[in-house]
Amino acid sequence: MMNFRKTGILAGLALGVSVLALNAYASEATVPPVPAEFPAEGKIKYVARDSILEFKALPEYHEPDWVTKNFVAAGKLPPVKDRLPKEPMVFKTGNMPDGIGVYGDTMRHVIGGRPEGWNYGAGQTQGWGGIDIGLSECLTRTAPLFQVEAKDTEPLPNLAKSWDWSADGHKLTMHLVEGAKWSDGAPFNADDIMFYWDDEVIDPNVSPLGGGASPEAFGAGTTLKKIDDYTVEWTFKEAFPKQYLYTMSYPNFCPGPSHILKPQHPKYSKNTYDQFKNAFPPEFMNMPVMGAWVPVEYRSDDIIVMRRNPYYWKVDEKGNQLPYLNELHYKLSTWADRDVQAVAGSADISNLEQPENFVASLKRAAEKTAPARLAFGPRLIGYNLRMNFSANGWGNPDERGQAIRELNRNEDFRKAVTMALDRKAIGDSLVKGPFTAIYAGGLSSGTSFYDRNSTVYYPFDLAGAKAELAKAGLKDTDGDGIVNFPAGTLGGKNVEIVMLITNQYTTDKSLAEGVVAQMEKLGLKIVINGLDGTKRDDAHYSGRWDWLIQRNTTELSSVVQNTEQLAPVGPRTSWNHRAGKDDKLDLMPFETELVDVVNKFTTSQSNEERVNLMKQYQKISTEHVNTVGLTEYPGALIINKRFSNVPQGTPIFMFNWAEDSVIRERLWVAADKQGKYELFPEQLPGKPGDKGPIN
Ligand code: BQZ
Ligand code: CA
Repeated sequence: MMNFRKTGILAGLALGVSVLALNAYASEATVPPVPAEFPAEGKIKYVARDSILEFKALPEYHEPDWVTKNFVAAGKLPPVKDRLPKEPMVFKTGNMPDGIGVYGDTMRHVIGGRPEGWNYGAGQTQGWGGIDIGLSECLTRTAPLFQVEAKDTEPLPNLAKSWDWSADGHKLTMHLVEGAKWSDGAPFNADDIMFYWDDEVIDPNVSPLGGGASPEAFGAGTTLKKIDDYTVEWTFKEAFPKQYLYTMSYPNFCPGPSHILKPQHPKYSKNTYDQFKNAFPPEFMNMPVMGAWVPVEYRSDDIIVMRRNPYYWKVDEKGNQLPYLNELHYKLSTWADRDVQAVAGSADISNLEQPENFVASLKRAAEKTAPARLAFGPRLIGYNLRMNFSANGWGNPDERGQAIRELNRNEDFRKAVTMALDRKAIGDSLVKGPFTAIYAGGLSSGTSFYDRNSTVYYPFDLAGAKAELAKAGLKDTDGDGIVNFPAGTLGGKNVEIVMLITNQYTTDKSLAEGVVAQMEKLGLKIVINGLDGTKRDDAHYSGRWDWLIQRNTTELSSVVQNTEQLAPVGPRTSWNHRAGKDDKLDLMPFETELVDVVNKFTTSQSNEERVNLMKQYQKISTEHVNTVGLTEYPGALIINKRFSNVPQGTPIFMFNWAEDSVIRERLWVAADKQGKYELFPEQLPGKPGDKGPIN
């Protein structure tokens, strides 16, 4: 059936069939055209939230035989039951597609990023592609919720095994998993939580990875305190802001090993903040983690190898300590190469997210000998052109940058830009066929909160766009095809806009070139500033940009994950409007409305009200062009056929990426299918900072 579907798609491609969305050449607003039907292939089997996992003590525990023989019997490790919490997390067999697994084998990832170091809490990336997701366990977990019906869902317990709201809803008491240990055997407890909160989130000199863990991400005025070793207590200004339980998952609340980090922090040492951030370079092996695998080998520009964490605090219902897989690889290459290697079988998993690779990947995966399964999900990958709305000093703009920000804040200007975009041509420039859809901006059409009739779409209309540009006061006064600033601004010279993009993805570069070409027809000169992922992120989060092209993040693909990023509800929550040095925001009237809607959503207890609030959000944000949608399309999960326990229909992106959603610690490979890929068979992580694994 799957192959038939693929052949169907290929046939469509062969005929060059592409969904012709007739471009309405009218400047009045309308709703986006109905996108080509693109049914997600792997049908999701919906389950109840509490059918996935629980915390409880089991009568006996097990581990791989070689761990007992080489480590426990040799006195190098305590018995497995002493390495587990009182009540470990137990994954329920009923939710395991292929049931209880066996130990052995490796999962080989390819990543396009590069590790800066292991200090995730101080903002260092490990290269993305699932490596930080695997290392960093967070208070709650949301990615596996793609298989739970939206209405009755709430984040899954993780490091926080349970929580209770006070009667008035202003306090949330969280109970941590008791007796869990870091991968070096040191105890995990509330001190780790408080170090992360006080010395990494609240401390203004430290910004955790991902650009979203500001104090206000958990609500303005929110406080957190330790009650005892396994209890912390949140206090919120609003009542029952249940939304923040999502923000307490990856990437915003994943505490690091405070027993290793604290001694390097400027508050407790002579280190500068820079020295603290860089205290654990990529060469520092065996960094203690709560995750299932520990970094034991790093070869620059080649590979990072992880070995199973002997203190991992999760088991299956038979008491087998997880993970089943002994080793993970992260081959340091490019994102495009990840797709190629996954379909070829030299790697094991990829999120097919760059349309330029769709056809070749589909063809290879359709062959009988294909080593990997490929299944498309819903249209949840999207791109927006975002304009910097901060005229308040964020990013210290020069005179030209400030003038551009003023233009960005002019609705006629934003309408001119959005109407000058031929989104059909943009989508076709990535891939022909039923994949891409016209995307007006705002919520992804694949999210359950999406309502097409609440989405305002300004159709492609170049003449109308030029009229809007003139209304914004921009005319080409010297006849060279580029509009000029008004006489009093910058001496009336040509308008030139710098557009920030990441240069690590073909798709980002294709979209940028498309925007440059189409803006030229409108009369705007766009200069591309292409940086590698980390530098791009740094420039983005510090406000040093006029426009940027950004692949959508979870608030647009799920709404409930990182909801605070939907609007500037705090000085550092929005992707394109943050405070300057005075911590003040210069909100435009429509943004104030968005903030109000998002705050109401965060504390609403009624699903019906939440759905209506998101209709309001979508209408206000698309009518006022809060972001300029470019295109959206479905992603496909490519995963090697030898793995068992892959949940059917796992989307590559929803509450988080597939590397989280597939629950890698539960994946296994039948003994007769195991590859000989382990580089350090029968070895375990060594001491923090020591070289490599030990046997
Ligand atoms: C997925 C993801 C897992 C970050 C990153 C990368 C960074 C961004 C974004 C994606 C990569 C892969 O995305 O493209 O498929 O494996 O890692 O984290 O783009 O540069 O900063 O937000 O998630
Ligand atoms: Ca000119």
